Amino acid sequence: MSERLEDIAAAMMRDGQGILAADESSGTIKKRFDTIGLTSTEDARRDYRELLFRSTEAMENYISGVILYDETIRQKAADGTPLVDLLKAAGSVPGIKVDMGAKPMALSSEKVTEGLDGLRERLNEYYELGARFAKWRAVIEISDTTPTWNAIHANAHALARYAALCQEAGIVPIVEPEVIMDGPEANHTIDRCYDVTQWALNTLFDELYTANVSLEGTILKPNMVIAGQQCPTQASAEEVAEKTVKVLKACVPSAVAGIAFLSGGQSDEDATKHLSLMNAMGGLPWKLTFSYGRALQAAAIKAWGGKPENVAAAQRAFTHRAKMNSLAARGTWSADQEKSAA
Ligand code: 5MM
Repeated sequence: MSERLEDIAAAMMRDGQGILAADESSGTIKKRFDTIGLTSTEDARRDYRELLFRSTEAMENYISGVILYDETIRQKAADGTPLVDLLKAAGSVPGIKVDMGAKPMALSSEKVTEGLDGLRERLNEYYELGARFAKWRAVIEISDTTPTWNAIHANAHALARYAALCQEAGIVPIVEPEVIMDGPEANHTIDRCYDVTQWALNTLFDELYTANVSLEGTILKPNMVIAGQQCPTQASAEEVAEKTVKVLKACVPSAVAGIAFLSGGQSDEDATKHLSLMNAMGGLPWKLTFSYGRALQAAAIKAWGGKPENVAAAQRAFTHRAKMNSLAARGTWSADQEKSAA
């Protein structure tokens, strides 16, 4: 008998833990490896992911789930152990990115995430391979003329169809409507991000309701409410935390199984600090944790540099960030802890 969606989601949202987004597609992981001058071969990708998944302290204590890419869920460690088994042995739930990427919309400058064709069959296969949750990311870009209702609605509708298919397959959907912070727009203020995030979330929950998706078996992966990187006026960490919680309270039903943020290009420490400030507010109707890609991995990739002799240093860097984000998930992180633990 398959596990209940609520129980899988509860394991992913357990206290003081969060999700490692290791689902970089081949193009994205190549960009990450380019920064350390490493050619992105299948073995290099395997070695890197194995290094993370064998970081025992981090995986057992701070990482409740890992989002994998199609190649990774099928890969074996150097000693022949399936990578999925490494995650299970550490008590971490294996997950899978199932979207096929954000593609240009017809007659538009915006993007819509594709991947619904054949998804029912792919989900059944991923379940057999060990996945118990999935992820689908929509990309919403802010400019003078975007987002449009057309893009907001098309992306929310696709997220809802994906989520329904996941639940039918016994898989917890992570729904990720990402308002991106690294667009070209100088007028991308924190208040504009608030308005667009509110629009995207309200539309998403409307579509999830229409598609009969159970919120108790769904995890939301939102952006934080933050000024764009090109915006000359940057908000304080306290304002980011306050506005993010405000928009979530306004738009996200308390029935949702949990909220796990993306880091979106924030610095490692900002992503940690913002999460901690939000959790320190208390009185929230859902748990807030992390589902970071870059903010968990950047230091580890740099320390590794693609060299076997640096594996231990890379694991220490990863463990450190995972531990800091674990503290943030409890609302107890401080800059002093960051320094003393480094
Ligand atoms: C790890 O990156 C994920 C996949 O990106 P591509 O499909 O572009 O390769 C991405 O969806 C990620 O899971 C989230 O954006 C969270 O990562 P960040 O780096 O924003 O925390």
